[in-house]
Amino acid sequence: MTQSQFTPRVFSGIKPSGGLTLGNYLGAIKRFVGMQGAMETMYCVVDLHAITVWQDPKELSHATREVAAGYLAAGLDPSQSILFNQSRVSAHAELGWIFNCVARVGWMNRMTQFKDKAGSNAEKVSLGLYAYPSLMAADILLYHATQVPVGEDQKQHVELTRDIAAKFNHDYKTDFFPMTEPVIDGPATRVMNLRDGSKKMSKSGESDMERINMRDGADLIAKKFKKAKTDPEPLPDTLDGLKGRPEARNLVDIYAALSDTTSEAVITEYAGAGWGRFKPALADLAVDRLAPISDEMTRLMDDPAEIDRILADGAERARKIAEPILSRTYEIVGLLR
Ligand code: AQP
Repeated sequence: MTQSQFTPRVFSGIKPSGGLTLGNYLGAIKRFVGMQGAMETMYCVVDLHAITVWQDPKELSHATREVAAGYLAAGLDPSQSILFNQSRVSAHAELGWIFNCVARVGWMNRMTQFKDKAGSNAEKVSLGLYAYPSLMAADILLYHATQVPVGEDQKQHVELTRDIAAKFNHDYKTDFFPMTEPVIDGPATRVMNLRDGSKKMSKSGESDMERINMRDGADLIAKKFKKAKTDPEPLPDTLDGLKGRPEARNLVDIYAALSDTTSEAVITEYAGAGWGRFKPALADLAVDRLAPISDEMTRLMDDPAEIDRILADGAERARKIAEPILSRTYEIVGLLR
């Protein structure tokens, strides 16, 4: 197969390791919705990735449904996109093992997310956390996905996916796996922590004040933006004027992504404005965009059986795509079935 012969297909996922943040929404979910309808789209709740760090079992089930509810509430439609949770399709783990045997330890050692997450504790973290990018490659390549919308922090893992596909194709003298493209676009592909503009906003960050959760109420959102770290300068009249001001740049980018405009346009509108004017406007905008999604998530979470039904149906459809690809992989490798 030449690369152009792969059917365009989008795959991406979010791990249910806590409540969804504004980073997940702007860097992933909002863009997932934007790609729906243009081509085949598959969006997964990657629960097997969540357990690379300890998760309370009850909270994991709850968070899995909540990520699914976030997908649905933001506009993903199960009749247009395949929505499922990863552990329901065992082929992810099976292909993940094969890729563990393709990926090199030296490649894994270069993964910056592992270094950030393990920190000085690398000896004590799970083997799964170290091998996680290889399972992520399996998630993507199991469906011969051609495009993966992700935030900036996942770029290195999609590049690793390409390295794994290339090495597999080379070692087995085949062209079976595509060279998947990361799709990283828009003004908010790396939403930063509200208290420290050098760190990304994360679900599992230490303080709740450093992130906006998708289910935060209006008052809390206003309070978090009000207390967000900035500097004493007003907003400049060009984007260049935000160089060296990461916290200010972050708030401008968030505003741009929430209002579907560019950061340049936001600067033009707010040139010379102080934080006393900009922060309340940003909070109002965030509440305006997030409240309807959050209300819909609450409604959906009242009927967990319906969420489970949607995920099971999506898994059934995902399995139909995955099974022939996994079977052919086994055949290429020489494993008897
Ligand atoms: N701050 C962010 N800005 C832009 N995009 C982000 N994403 C996550 N945080 C930001 C994107 O959301 C998708 C799903 O990510 P994930 O939850 O599977 O993994 P993660 O990147 O490790 O997310 P967290 O919030 O940091 O989780 P924890 O704290 O549990 O490790 C990806 O496309 C990601 O880029």
